[in-house]
Amino acid sequence: MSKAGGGRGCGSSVPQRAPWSLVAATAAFCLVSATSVWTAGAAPMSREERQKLGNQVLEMFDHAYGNYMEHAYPADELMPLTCRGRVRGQEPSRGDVDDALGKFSLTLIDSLDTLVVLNKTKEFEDAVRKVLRDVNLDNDVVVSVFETNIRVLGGLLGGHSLAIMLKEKGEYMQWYNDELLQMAKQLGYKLLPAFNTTSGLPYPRINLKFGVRKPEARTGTETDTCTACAGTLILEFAALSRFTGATIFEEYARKALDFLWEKRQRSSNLVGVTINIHTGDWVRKDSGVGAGIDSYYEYLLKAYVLLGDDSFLERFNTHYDAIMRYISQPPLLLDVHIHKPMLNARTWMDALLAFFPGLQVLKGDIRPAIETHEMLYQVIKKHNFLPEAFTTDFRVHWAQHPLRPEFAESTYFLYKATGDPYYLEVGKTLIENLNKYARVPCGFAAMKDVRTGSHEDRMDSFFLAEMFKYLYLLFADKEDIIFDIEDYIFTTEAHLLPLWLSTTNQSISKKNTTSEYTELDDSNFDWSCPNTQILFPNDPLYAQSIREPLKNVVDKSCPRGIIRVEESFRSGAKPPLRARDFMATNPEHLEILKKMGAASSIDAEDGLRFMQEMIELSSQQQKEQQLPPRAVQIVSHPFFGRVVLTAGPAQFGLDLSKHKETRGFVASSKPYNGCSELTNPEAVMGKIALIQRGQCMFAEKARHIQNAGAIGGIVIDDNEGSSSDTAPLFQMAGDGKDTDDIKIPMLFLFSKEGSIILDAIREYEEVEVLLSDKAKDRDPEMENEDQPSSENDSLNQSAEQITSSSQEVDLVDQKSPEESSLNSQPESLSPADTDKAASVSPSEQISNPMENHEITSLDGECTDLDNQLQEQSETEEDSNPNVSWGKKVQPIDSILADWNEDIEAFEMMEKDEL
Ligand code: DMJ
Repeated sequence: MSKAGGGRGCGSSVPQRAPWSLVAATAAFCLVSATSVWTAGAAPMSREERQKLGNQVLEMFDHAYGNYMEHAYPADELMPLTCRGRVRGQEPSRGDVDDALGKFSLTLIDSLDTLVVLNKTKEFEDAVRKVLRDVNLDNDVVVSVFETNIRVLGGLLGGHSLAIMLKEKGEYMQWYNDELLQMAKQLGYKLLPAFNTTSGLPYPRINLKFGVRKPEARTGTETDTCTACAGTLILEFAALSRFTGATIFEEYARKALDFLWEKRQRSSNLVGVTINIHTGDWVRKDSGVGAGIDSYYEYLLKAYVLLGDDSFLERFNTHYDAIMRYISQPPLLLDVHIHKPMLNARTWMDALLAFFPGLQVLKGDIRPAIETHEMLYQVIKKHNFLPEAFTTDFRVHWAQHPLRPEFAESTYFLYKATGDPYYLEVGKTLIENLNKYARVPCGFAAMKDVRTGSHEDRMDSFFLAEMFKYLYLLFADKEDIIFDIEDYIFTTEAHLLPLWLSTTNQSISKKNTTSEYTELDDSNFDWSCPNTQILFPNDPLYAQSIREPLKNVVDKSCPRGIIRVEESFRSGAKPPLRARDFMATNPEHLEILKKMGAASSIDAEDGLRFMQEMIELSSQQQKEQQLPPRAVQIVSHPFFGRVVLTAGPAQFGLDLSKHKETRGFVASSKPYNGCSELTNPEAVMGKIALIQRGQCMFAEKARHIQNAGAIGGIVIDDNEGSSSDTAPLFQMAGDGKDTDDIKIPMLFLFSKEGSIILDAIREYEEVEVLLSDKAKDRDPEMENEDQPSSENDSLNQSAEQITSSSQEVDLVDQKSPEESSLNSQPESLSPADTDKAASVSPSEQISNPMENHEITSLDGECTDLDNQLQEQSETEEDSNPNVSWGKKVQPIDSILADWNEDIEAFEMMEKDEL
């Protein structure tokens, strides 16, 4: 047992097991019974309401899981818009995202232990039988080692853990004989060749059938992997070793962790995002707690909990110290450079970091957890979901949201730690938003763009593995769960591993480790585990008092850095050179640039800001040319506004962002390409005309349908299989002439999205759509007709009716082969490729920051977060000599050299996908 185990009071309420292991397990670490501590603050939620919400979660799970099983299984994932399975190779490639799909019924395996947590034991038993009967782990397919480990190996082990628990209880799974564990072991052996590197860091991808090196493997040439990819194996691999007695798995995972630890940047104690698996050099030297690194930290702390090995806690605490010193700027968590940790590496945060407050609860550092969680919640309230990335002044940076569970996870842990019913209300909002904006007739669809409310044909397996578990547990009482959740630890995919593994087959612990460890001293437990028994009963408003100062942090924040400059100008000082004013030919500007960094801390600071601004400015200038995507929402029966398609805008016609949306029934134009006067004006009169792309200019099509009396138009791509999931959206440009005569709104849909409307016409004949810049709430009258209780049947029915986009559509004029060959794409496409425009809003982002500042100041609404942060960092600088980035003076040459490197890094990061 760790020396620290008994000392900090964390485990006082849970005395039977080694305290450190046990208390950390399910964030029981610092927890007391949630309901027992509340005495004031947010109104308590009645047991009845919690049960109601729990039942709602169950119903939602049934909707997601039921549709997967009915329409997608045995495929890896459900495509909820087209209501069919996603089979790799049969759909256009989405790049790295597809590496999670190994033709091994991913969603079923990832859902196994969720079924037990949600008390669906019978369904669990059926699901295990299906896995054993149907799943093949020997497919000739290249998969991500990381994803296969956390989702499939973790899923099998979580399933096994709960299968043996159920068997022991004596009612279910009596036939079970460790079959899932045998599959897990088989998979473990399949992953091992990935570790065949001198460093011990695994290759990022492996062929399930052929491994890494063989020519047939089609992998093994990679040189880099992400830190999380190499550092998120220990829980599953150690569990596999300890369950089976085969020590090799734990040894390999430990070796990879040891190597990462050795490679940490020694002065900052931070790790980069990407590392060379052969040389161990950092490829990307930026460092945060989100994408690319997140679960490396998570697994160090949890490995300590599960395996009881002090070295993991020591490493975690060392990193945590660095994170709190450099990355944490409560409520923000901002990436920095590992070599220059006082220099922010980004001006935006990614959604994956939303898990971090949960980890901080496990660590026992509640205050910053509450702060960051509150900030994230306010971003969610603004956009209904957490966008994949958002800027430090809370504008959308990447607008997708693939139904990630991290925020729900942190909400659960914070509720367990504080007992504050506020977190139940947060959970309720998450449930409402999922039902309102993501629920579609055939499951739940990821958000393509949180600003337009449009959907993507994607329901990732982690949605079932994690989201429903955390939401259900949030509202559940102990008696609602058929086993004691505190006997288990959650993996990063929320799979459950039993804590008793800590004392099983321990002989392999520390074998092959390369580091030496000292006895832990008290400094390792700084920030650990405030005793909630003391904290909350004495001050039940504790969490609320931390949230209170942040309550407007998102709504009232200003673009960063603006006010500070204005103030210095007002005070008579010469304003620093701003990137937007810089001219390379101006000698005065060059002189100022040279002085930056050399003379004083202020100049150095101005220099760094200047560099960041330059980069932002250049990307903004590119984005300035772009219009944001638009939404086509199907509002008629049985969709009722639930299906929202991402549409490309037009540079002509009615601007939907300035005008009211346009609503109408759709009709196909004749000729379908809209390139000549319509022969069916009576059919499109007063309707929204559907036109096929190709053979003439977009503007020409618009004029023809307008002349026929259409109130709007949707151009559908003629490239079969094209989709906004895989192709960058673009805006339809005019014809080079004056297009002021075009008054109707025009939108563009890729073929797959267009097919959803065409299929709907085939099924229902009358299909009404709404063209807008942002999807509208569902019609309340429709809501009544369509309550969740009775919903399943009708939704499933309608889901079946949304047929595959590959089917022929006979209502429309199909183009002749000759027409096809003539299709020379003469429409003028705007150069503004909106790949990132799907995720970046120029309208939100490109307005002049100075104007923004003036407007918000006049409103008196603007909280100068930047000033707050500046003040805060100044205070910290006074008390902490290490935190003094403004005071570091570097010679100008070295700064300029660094800038080049940084600019390259920034540009690389801008291009990165999560
Ligand atoms: C999950 O697959 C895991 O939680 C992983 O660690 C990162 N996040 C995804 C879901 O967002």
